[in-house]
Amino acid sequence: MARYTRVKGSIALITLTNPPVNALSAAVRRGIVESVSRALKDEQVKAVVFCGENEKFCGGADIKEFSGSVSGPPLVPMIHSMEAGEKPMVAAIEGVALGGGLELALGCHYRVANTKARLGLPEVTLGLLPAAGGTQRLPRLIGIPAALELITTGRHVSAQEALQLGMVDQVTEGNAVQAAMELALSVIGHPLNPCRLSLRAPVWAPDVDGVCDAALAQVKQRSRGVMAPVACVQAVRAAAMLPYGKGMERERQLMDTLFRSGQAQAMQYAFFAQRNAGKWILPNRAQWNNTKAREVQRAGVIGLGTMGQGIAVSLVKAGISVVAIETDTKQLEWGKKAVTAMLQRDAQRRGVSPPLHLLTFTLSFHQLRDVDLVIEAVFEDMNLKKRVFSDLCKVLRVNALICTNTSGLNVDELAAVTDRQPLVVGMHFFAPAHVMKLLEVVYGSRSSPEAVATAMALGKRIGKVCVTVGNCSGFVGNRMLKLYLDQSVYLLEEGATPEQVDQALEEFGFAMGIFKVGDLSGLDVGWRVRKASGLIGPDVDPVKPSRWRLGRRYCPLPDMLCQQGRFGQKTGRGWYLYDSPGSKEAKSDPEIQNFLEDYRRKYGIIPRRITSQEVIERCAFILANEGFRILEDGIAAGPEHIDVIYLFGYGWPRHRGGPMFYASQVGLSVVLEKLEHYHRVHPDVPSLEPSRLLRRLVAEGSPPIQQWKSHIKNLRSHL
Ligand code: 3H9
Repeated sequence: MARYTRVKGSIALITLTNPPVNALSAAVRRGIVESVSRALKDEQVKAVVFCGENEKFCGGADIKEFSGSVSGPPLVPMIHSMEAGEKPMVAAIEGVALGGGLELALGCHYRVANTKARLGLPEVTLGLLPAAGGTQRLPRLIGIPAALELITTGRHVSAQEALQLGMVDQVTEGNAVQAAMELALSVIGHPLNPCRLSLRAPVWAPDVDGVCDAALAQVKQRSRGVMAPVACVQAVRAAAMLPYGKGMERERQLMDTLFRSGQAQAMQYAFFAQRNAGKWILPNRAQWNNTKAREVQRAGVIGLGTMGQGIAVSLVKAGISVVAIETDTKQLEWGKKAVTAMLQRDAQRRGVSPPLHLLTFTLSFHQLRDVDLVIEAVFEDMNLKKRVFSDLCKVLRVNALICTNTSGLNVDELAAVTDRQPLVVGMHFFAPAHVMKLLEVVYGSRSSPEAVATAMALGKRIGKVCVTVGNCSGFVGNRMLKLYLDQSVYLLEEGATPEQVDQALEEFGFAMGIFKVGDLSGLDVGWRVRKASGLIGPDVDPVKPSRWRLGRRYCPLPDMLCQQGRFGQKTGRGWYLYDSPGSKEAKSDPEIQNFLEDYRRKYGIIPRRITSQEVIERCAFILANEGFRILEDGIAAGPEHIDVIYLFGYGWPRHRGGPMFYASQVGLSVVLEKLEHYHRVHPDVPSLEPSRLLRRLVAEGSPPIQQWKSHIKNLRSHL
C-alpha cells in the first residue's frame, strides 16, 4: 500500500500503491507511517520523495471509509510527523493531488508537479472541508483570498496555475519523480523550518476580516443551505486569526459537525452514484464491461432547433464530424448561425480556434451516407419522427445507428418503422444540450447491447453523465416530472401562490422553483404535449374546463394561462411577470393572484394556508413514490440511477442526494405515512397512493438504499 525503495543511494522513495487513484485508505496510511519512520531512522537516507503508482499522486482520503468506523493511523498526526521530520520531504505530483492527497503534499517541504497534473481541495463537493490541515496550511502558502476561493469551490487547478499561486515549487514537463529526486538531492542540509507551513504566519492580506466576510456572504448566497462552504470560510478565517494549533482545533470541530451532517452523506452518496451510473446493465444481462462500443467518427444531427444545435455543438467540441440537416434554407441558416456562434464563443473562452471545419450544414439527407450514427432532434411528433426514421433508412449505411432525442415517445414504435431495430436507441438530451450534463440512453425491447454501449460511450465522450433507462412514456426523468408538476399546480388550486411554492423549493435547495423553471422553458411546450395526448380537445368547456380528465384529477390552470398567451419568459408573462419578452428577472404579477382567486371562486374551492413543509412533502415524496414504481417496472436499474437523473437533469440539490436518497434519509416509514395521508385527502390523485415497493421496503424494516436492489428482485420474482 506504500512501497519503500532506496534510490540514488540516499533517497527514500515512498510510492502510494492503491489504484486507481491511490486513495489514502487505512492500509496506505499505515504504509506511509511505517515508511516515514524507516526513512527517518535510516542514516543512509538523506531525503524522502513521495509519489503515487501509475502516475497518479493521490486522490485524497478513501471516501469509502467514511461510511464505516475509521481505523488505522489518522491523517493529521501522520502529516504532522512528515512535516516535523528532520530530512527534506518532496512530493512528486503526477496526475492528481486532491483533497488529502494535496494535504499530504502540503505536509512535505517541497512540491514538484508534472505539467499535466491537477491539484485541488474538493472536499467541499463531498459536504466536507479539508480536515488534514488543508484549511490551515494552504492559506499560509498562497494567502487568504486565493485559499478561500480554492477551498470553498473545490476547484482543481492546473500545475501551471499552482506554480503561479505558489502551491508548488517546480513544474516539469518530464517525469515528476525524477525532478523531485533532483530537487531533494539539491536541498539536503538546507534549513527546513522555512518550508514547514505550520510554522509560517498566513500570507498577509489587508482587511482579512472583510475578505472573509465577503466570502461568507458570497457562499451563503450561492450555496442555498449547504453547510460545507460556510464551514470552509470559518476554517480559513481561523487560519488567519488563530495560531496554527488553535486553527487545527477549529478545523477539526467544523469537520466533526459536517461529518455527522446528513448533507455530507448525501453528497458522498451522489459521488458514488454518479460513477455507478456509467456501469449500465440491461435486463438481458449485457453490461458495461462485457459489451464493446462502436467507434463514432462522423455523426448526423437531424433538426437544428434548440436541441439539435446544442447536440451538434457537443459533438463537434469532442472532435466528431457532424452533418447537420434542416428542411429549409431559412432554418438551416438560422441553425448554422447559432451553432457557429456557440462554437466561436466557446473557443474564444478557451483561447483556441473553433473546430468549424468539422461541420457540414445541408438540406440533403444524402450527405448522411457515410455517418456512423445519426441523432434525430426534430419536433416532438411521433408521425414526423417516423417519417424521418424511414427516410434515414434509405440513405444510411446498413450498420449506422439511429438515435432519437425524444423526451418521452415510444422508442420501440419508432424503431419498428426502420430496417434496423437493434440499432435504434434513445438519446434524451436536456436543454440546453451543450450545457446540461445529463443524457438518458433509452433502450427499446430490441435495442442491441452494442447500440446501447455505443450511445453510452458517445455520451461519455461528449462529457455527459449517462444513465441507461427503459422505454416507457417519459422514461425516468419526465415520467416523474409530470407528477411533480401536477402536485405543484394542485397546490395553487388549494391556496398556494407560485411564489410560495418556488420559495419552499428554493429553500430546500433547488436552484429555481418549479414555476420559474416553467417560465424559463416555455409553458407552451407542455401545452402542446397535453393537446397531443388528448387531455385537451374540442370537448373541453373553454369557460369552465373540467378538473377531471381521463379518470383522475386534472388542473386546467396551465392551459388557461397558455390560452392567454402567457408562455413564460419568451412572452414576458407566465407564472411571473418580466420586464420584456426574453428578460429573466421574475416579478410577482398581481394579475396571477387575481386569476387564481377567480379560479378558486369559480370552482368553489376554499383556499387554505399551505406550509413549506407540505410543498416539499408533496413534491419530493411524489417523485420518490414514482421512482419506486419505476424500479418495480425495471425502467431504472437502481435508485442511484434515478437520483443521478434528478441531480444532473432536474436541478435536484446535491446535498439532498436525489429523491430516492432523500426518501431513505427522511425514513421510508415517514414517507409512506405521509403519502397515505395525502392520498386519503386527495383520493382523486392515484399517483399519491404509496407504491408496492415502498410498502414492501417498510414492511421489511426500511433497509438502507444500497440494499433496495435485492428487495426489488424479490418483488419481481413474486409477480
Ligand atoms: C478528503 O481527502 C478528506 C480529507 O481532507 C481529510 C480527511 C480527514 N476515495 O472518478 P473516477 C474511485 S475527501 C475512494 O471514475 P477519473 C471512484 O469511485 C477526498 N474512491 O476516475 C472510481 O471507482 P470505481 C477528496 C475513489 O479518472 C475510481 O476511483 N478527494 C476516490 O474520472 C475512479 O474514479 C476527492 O474528492 C477516493 N478519494 O477521476 C477526489 N476517488 O472504479 C475524488 C476516486 O469503483 N475523486 N475513487 O467506480 C475524483 O475527483 C476523481 O475520482 C479523480 C479521478 C479526479 C481522482
